[in-house]
Amino acid sequence: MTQNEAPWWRTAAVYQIYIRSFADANGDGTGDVNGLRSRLGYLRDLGVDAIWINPWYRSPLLDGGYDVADYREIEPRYGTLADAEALITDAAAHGIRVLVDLVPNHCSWDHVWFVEARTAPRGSAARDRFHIRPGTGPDGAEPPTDWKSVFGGPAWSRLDDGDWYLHLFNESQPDLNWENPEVRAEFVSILRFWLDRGAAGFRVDVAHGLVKNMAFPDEGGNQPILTNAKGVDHPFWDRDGVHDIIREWRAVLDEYDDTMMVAEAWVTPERLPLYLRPDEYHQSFNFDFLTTGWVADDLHAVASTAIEAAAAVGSAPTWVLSNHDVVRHATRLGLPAQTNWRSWLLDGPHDALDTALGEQRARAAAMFMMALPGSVYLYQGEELGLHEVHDLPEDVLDDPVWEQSGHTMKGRDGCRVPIPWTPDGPSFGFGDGEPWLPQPAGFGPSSAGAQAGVAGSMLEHYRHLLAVRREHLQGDESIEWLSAPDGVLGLRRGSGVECWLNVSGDAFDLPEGGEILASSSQTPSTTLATNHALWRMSH
Ligand code: TEU
Repeated sequence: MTQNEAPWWRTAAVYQIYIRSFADANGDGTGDVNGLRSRLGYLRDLGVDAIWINPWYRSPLLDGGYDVADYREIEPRYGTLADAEALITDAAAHGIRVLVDLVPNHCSWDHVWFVEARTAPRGSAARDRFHIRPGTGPDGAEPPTDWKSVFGGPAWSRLDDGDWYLHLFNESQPDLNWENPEVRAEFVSILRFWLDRGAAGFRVDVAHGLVKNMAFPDEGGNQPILTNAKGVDHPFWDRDGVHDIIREWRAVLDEYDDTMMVAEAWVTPERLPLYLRPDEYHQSFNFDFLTTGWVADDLHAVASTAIEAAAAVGSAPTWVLSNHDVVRHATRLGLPAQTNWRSWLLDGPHDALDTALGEQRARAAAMFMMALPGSVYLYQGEELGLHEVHDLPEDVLDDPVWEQSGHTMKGRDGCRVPIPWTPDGPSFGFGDGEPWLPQPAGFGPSSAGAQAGVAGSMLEHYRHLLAVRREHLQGDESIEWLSAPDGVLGLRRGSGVECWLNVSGDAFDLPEGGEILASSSQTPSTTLATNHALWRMSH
C-alpha cells in the first residue's frame, strides 16, 4: 500500500467531544448538537481530522448518556436527529469525519426492552434479552453471584418479582444478553442506521465486556472501583466469545467506504492485539500509555510495545492522554510520582499539586504523543491546558460513582466541566444558561478566546503541533529510536522529523541537527531542559 492509499484513521488526529459540556446553543446549561455545529470552525482551525462524540442518544443521563434509552434518537436536551444529520454534513464540509459512540454492553432501564422485561414473566423472550436470574440463599434474597459493579457495590439489583438483573455499571444500566440473537441483530441494525447517515464509524464502549460466562461462577476477590479485572477466563471481562461479535460488526463496516471502529478495551497488552486482527477492530485505545508515569524507560517501553503489537496484526497504534473517565493529564502530571490520582480527588493532599509543572509536562507530553506513529485521540479542553476541577462541591457531583462507591470515590465530573470559550461573560461563553456543572471562577484565562493568537499559549502550541504533524508526520508510520542519555527519549520518523523529550534527566545538549520545528519552551534551544520536548527536521 502506498502512503497515499493508507486509510485515514491510521494516522488521524481525533478530537473527543463530551457533548454535554462542549457548547450550549439553546441556553439550557447543557451542551448540544447545535452548539457543536457552531464550533466546527474552531475544530477545523485546530487541525483535527475527526471527532468522536460521546453518547448523544435519548437517555435519562444517569451515567452521562452511557445509559441509552433509544439508540436511534438524539437526547432532546442535545437536539434532534435532524440536527445530528446536519452536524455530520457540516462536519464533512469542514473536512472532519464523525465517529459515534456505540454502547453495546448495556442499555438504560428506560429502554423499551427493559421496560418490557421488568414485568414480563420469568422465562419470557423479553427477559432473555438481559441477564435476569433467581437469587441465591433463603428466598433468593442474595444476588446470583458475587460480581461487583465497576462503580461499586453488587452488580445485581432486584426486580419486583424477586429476580435479579445484572448491571456491571449503574443499576440504571442493565447488561444485554449477547447470547440472544435478537440483541445481535439489533446492533447490526444500529450500526447501519448511523453508517447510512454518514458516520465514519464508532468508538465502542466496554468492548471487552458483552460476553458473560453463562454458568455464572463467582468472581472471587474484590476489584477496586473503576478498574476492570484482567485475568484469564474472567467471568465477564475479555472473554473469547466477544471476537465473534466483533467480526460480525466488521463485516458490516466493510460494506461502507472509509469507515473504522475503535475499541475501548481495558485488557492486558498481551490480549489487546486479538481485538485488532484484520477482521476485527481497526484500532483500540492504548490505556497503558495513559496510565504510564512520567518515567522515560516506562514511556519508551509502553510506546515501543504498542507499536510492535499493532504492526504484528496490521493495525496502527493509538495514543491518548486524557478522556472523560480519567483525571485530566495536566493535573496528573503535576502530582508527585505514585499518586493514586483517582483517590487523590477526594483524599488529597490537594496542595501536592504543582499546576505549572503539570502544564509544562503536558506541553512536552503532547509533543511526544503526536510524534509517535499512529493516531492520536485528544480530549476537549486539553488543547486549552485545562486542569481537573478537583474541588467541585459534593452537592453538584453527577457521576454515579460518587453515590455507588458510598462517597469513597469522587468520580469523573472534574474532567467534564463545561468548556470556557471566552475570557468572561456568562459561563465563559459556554452558553447563556447556568452550566450543568459549575465552572471555576478563574476559568477565563484558560478560555479559547483568551489563548487564540497568543504566542506560546497551549492552544497555539496544539495548533502548531497538529499543523506540523499533518505536514510531516501523517505520511508514514516508520520510527527509529535514537540513543539518548538516561531520562531522555529520542526518536526519528520517516520524514526526518526528530522528537526529543527530556523526562527527568539533566539538561541535555542535543546532537548537531537541523531546523527546529516545535518546542515546549518559549525560548527554543538545543539544550533541552528537563520536562521539555523539541521537534526538529534532521539533516
Ligand atoms: O467506561 C468503561 C469502563 O470500564 C470505565 O468505567 C473504566 O473502567 C473507568 O472509567 C476507568 O477509567 C465506559 C465509558 O467510557 C464510561 O464513561 C461509562 O461510565 C462506562 O463505559 C459505562 O458505560
